[in-house]
Amino acid sequence: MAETLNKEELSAAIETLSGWIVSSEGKCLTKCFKFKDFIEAFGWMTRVSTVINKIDHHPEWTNVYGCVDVTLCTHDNNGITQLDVDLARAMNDISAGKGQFDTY
Ligand code: H2B
Repeated sequence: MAETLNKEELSAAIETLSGWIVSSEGKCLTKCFKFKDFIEAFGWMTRVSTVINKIDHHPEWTNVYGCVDVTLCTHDNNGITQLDVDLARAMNDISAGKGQFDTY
């Protein structure tokens, strides 16, 4: 089982994760991704879905037109683990056109 990150590990990780913030009293990572329209947003969700499936770690996310609100936490820990950080990074990379699904 993945270990819950401590405060120091979490701050070090967040510094490298553009746009992500720690929420829910330190228990989740959140980011609102904005795309030009629904097709771009849904395309990104589809590309990210292959990473999600591969690492067997799932986001809570909602999509409205070009916006995707994402919350990441590790339910088994009721906190943030390296799995959340890895998925956040993959989401950023894929939204920036880097790191396609086969990179992960
Ligand atoms: N996703 C998230 N976000 N947190 C978890 O604790 C989690 C998961 N656990 N996906 C996984 C699936 C677990 O239920 C399975 C059995 O591996």
